[in-house]
Amino acid sequence: MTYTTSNEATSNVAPALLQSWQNLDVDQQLALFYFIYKEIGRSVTPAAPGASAASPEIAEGIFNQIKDLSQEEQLQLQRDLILQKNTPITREYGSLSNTTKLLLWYRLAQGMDSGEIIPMPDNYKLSGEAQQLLSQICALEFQQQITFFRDFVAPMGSSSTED
Ligand code: 45D
Repeated sequence: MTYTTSNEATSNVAPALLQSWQNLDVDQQLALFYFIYKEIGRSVTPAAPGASAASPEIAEGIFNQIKDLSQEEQLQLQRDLILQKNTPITREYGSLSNTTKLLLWYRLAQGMDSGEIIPMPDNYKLSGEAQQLLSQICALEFQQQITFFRDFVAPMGSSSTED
């Protein structure tokens, strides 16, 4: 199989991995993302190089809107982002830089741990396929992972200007 990618910064394995991730159903995509956060989240520091490309205040503003939703709505919003639904918040998301999008997802994962965002159900198990993807993603180098996650979160949300 051959792959083409418009992003030279991605590794050779990443396009296939990304495709497999995006082919999971939406809940498995979310669950896998959270398990990734659990694996690599602790190596991310706020002072990471390139942090200046993110807009923390903007990410925080959207995070606060999501925080104020009910837990059911918080989950639906995250599904809507992945499914590229058109809502006020997914449109705001669509206008962010890719790094700020990633920062928002990072905040959401932190919010899950602090009780501000709907948590993972207890004992939630990844499907075998998602589990395999998790190992492959964890095996990427840190910089590759960052590029890879940016590619994952970039197409989410809505870029529509219409209600
Ligand atoms: O009930 O240079 C299920 C920056 C099942 C700064 C569910 C950075 C049903 C600049 C659907 C599973 C910080 C951007 C429930 C660098 C059910 C910079 C819910 C690095 C409740 C380097 C599942 C940033 C849910 C990085 C809600 C590395 C799942 C960021 C939600 C990495 C999952 C971010 C979430 C990652 C996952 C974020 C929110 C890995 C987020 C993952």
